[in-house]
Amino acid sequence: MSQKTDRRNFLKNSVKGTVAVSIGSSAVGSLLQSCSTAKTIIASPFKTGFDQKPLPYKYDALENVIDAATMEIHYSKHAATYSKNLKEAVQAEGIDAARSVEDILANISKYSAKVRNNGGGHYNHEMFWQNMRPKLADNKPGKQLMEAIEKNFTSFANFKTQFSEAGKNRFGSGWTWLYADKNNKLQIGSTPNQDNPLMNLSDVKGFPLLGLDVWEHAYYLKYQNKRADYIDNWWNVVNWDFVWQRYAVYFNVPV
Ligand code: MN3
Repeated sequence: MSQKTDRRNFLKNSVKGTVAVSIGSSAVGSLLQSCSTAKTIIASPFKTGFDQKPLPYKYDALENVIDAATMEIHYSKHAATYSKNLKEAVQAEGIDAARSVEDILANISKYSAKVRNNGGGHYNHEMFWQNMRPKLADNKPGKQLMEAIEKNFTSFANFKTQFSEAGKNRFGSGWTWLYADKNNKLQIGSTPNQDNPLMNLSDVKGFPLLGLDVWEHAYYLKYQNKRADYIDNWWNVVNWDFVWQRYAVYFNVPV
């Protein structure tokens, strides 16, 4: 599929979300700060189903940063298992399968550890595949997203340092996030295991814009114990266009 077609599909799919955003931000702005459901509605163009989407590139497309064997095992074994286990748990616990994963995560305190671990695992990986792309020279955000990052973190270099440190300092397994908090400020945070900022019991809460998997399974074959090297190299494959799409929908910026 060409980039133009991707763009058209994205814009088409964004329409429903744009309506929800205008309701959320103009009429009941304060609702956004107190009601996780409103945030879930805003995320609707990125609504996550229970099945894995196809990987948007080949297993070897991120070589030099993430090797093909790691990608294949990560996508077809680890992530596939989260999806499978989530579906099992949803059925076993009588959760309405028509609900989005986002909605379940926003109410995760009501459900079992199996739903939490596998719902988070499924959501996080579905986002992770999308927020990467084959390596580009001088990979960085476009103008508007760059300005937002600079406004929130002083400079792009400072943002990358803070985000990288959050990943390096995550003890054990987990994720690092760029997310929009309830005050619509961009924040960097880290979550343990397969938790994420959509979860109502997470220490860091908001709408995730960019996620980095720092579980050993994400990098061990190529980097062994050197998580810091994996993170430093990972910046080459961040899909800033995808991050911008999420930002634009969340903040209702015309694209
Ligand atoms: Mn993983």
